[in-house]
Amino acid sequence: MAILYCSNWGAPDAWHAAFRAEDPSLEFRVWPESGPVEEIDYVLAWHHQPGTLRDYPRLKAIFSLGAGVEKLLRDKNLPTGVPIVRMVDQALTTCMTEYVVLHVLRYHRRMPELEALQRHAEWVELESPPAWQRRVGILGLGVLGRDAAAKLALLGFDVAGWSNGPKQIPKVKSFTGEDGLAEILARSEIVVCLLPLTSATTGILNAHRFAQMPQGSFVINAARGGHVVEGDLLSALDSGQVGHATLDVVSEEPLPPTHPFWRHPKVTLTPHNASLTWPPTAAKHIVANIRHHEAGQPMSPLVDLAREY
Ligand code: NDP
Ligand code: OXD
Repeated sequence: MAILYCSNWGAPDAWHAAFRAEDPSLEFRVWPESGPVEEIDYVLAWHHQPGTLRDYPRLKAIFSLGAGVEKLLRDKNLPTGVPIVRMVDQALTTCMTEYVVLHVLRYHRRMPELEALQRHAEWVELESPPAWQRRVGILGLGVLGRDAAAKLALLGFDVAGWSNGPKQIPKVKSFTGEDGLAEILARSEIVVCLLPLTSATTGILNAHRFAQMPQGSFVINAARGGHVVEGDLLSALDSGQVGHATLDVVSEEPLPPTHPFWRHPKVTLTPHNASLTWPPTAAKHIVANIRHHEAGQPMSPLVDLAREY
């Protein structure tokens, strides 16, 4: 059986080693050295060259090497009828939760203000309420949002989440729909975005939504740059409606050197490294799915093309 690594981004060596460790019987090839096209059974795709995945007539599935599939789905020449499996990786989930907890705690304990005071050699005993008085809202309660919400709730935060369908997560309030979005934003002093980028969620963090949040709220976007209307965020930061923003993702990556986010005193930037797929654990997820598929069992999680995630 042959799997083909199709990516214009990253290095295949770590993936090759991970697959060799997980199942040495799988033949690992690297695009564009595909060999005879009819021999390719599965594709591993991340920032692939659009239009190339149609070249493999016996393709059984496409595995996204990332959790977000918006770029993959932008390829208008994907092979029809071939299932697409999203990345779920224990390391990806754990590291994203670390990122979210780090930045929620940073805002909760008023670190941006304390750092500013330190720069002016000012000793001010800023107070923070106990975690149960801090309301955190997570937009997206999927694989990543659910884990982050559960861990924040374990730390004692008053956590709510917003998703398409209602969720039951211990100690996490669940909101859905347009009214639910307005409600969760109105109650959240810290808003975390972990939504997929789809037609329904593009630009979801905009002036109208910032105005629904309590004044001075904090925004953490670890999903995609396309979720934020960047001009609206800059205006909301300048007016104080948003107190501070942490952005792991931006509309253009790498962020151009002249972009105002780089030097904005109320923006913390990280270079889309909140969490990275880790080949040793990710290969386990893919090999398990290949075995299921070969045994006639369902793979998961499958991308729903109509929902775009
Ligand atoms: P999932 O598909 O597991 O979860 C998506 C969540 O969003 C689900 O709860 C879903 O609701 C909800 N959702 C989707 N559309 C809507 C909508 N229109 N209204 C309300 N809720 C909606 O994704 P993951 O948790 O695995 O990943 C989330 C995103 O995180 C990825 O798409 C990717 O963009 C980003 N990411 C960023 C990384 C980084 O390093 N910065 C690393 C990895 C991922 P429901 O559950 O009801 O379907
Ligand atoms: C992902 C990412 O979607 O790393 O997995 O952004």
